[in-house]
Amino acid sequence: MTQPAPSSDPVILSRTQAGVRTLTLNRPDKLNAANDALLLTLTAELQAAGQDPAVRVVVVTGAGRGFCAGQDLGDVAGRDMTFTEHLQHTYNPLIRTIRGLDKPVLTAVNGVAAGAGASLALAGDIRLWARSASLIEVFSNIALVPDSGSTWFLPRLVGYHRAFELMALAEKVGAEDALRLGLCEHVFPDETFGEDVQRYAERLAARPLHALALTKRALQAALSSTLDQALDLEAELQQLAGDHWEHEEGVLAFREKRAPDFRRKG
Ligand code: T3D
Repeated sequence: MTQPAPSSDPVILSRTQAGVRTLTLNRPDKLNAANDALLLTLTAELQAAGQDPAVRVVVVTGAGRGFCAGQDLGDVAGRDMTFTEHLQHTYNPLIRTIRGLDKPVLTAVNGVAAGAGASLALAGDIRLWARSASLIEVFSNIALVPDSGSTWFLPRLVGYHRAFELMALAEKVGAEDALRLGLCEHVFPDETFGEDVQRYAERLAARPLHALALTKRALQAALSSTLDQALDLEAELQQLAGDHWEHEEGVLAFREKRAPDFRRKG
């Protein structure tokens, strides 16, 4: 199996500020098209962020004018893996890591998100876009099937028919349409995008992280469960939340008419 190749330029830049770990895809000349090193490093960085108590929220974004142009098409010829093996080795662990992380993951889509880059953009728990960002389910242009979760995310967001049309015609979706269709939660001006994302992430970092981790778990389970199963899981997780110091702090702060401090250690 291929391992990340050593390179002088880090394929992922990492920075932590006020509890927010920002991971930046760093192949700007190729609109951050993904090679194996980028995919494996990003997955490892996300896992490390999940384990690091100094990190409360993770942001995934891109360097330069692109977010991620999907698979680096220059890297496919001569590969020693089948497509299936490659997806299972690189993209699928990345998407599973994002969805399974016990911390909120924001995708900050600064520019074009194409192919598996579109799937990555959709995989965030909250999706923030720059005004000039766009998304293209570009796979059919090269006669491939949408992967890395696009067939799961997109119909849940826009319905089967629109998802099929976007995939069949590979039409570019701009920020206004993305907001209308529910592909992102907020659009910020290009000029202030970095600051706006950091401000938003810090707001989220002040929220009760343990309760949010349980909420993420419950919502994801609910996407493939019955109402009965969801009710049972809520009851189970509510016990974990109710027994946690965050809950005590929230109730105490309410009684004392002050803002809760969820950043302190329990
Ligand atoms: O392999 C597997 O396991 C299967 C997995 C598949 C997952 C996938 O993601 S399949 C889809 C792969 N991605 C694409 O097909 C997208 C190809 N790129 C484009 O269609 C366009 O570049 C964009 C629509 C994304 C952006 O267009 P534009 O006009 O803004 O930029 P550009 O001029 O096309 O690209 C700028 C540079 O980035 C250019 O390099 P150059 O000519 O300046 O040296 C271009 O070649 C490079 N680039 C863009 N996308 C890729 C890429 N290089 C390699 N791979 C790319 N995907």
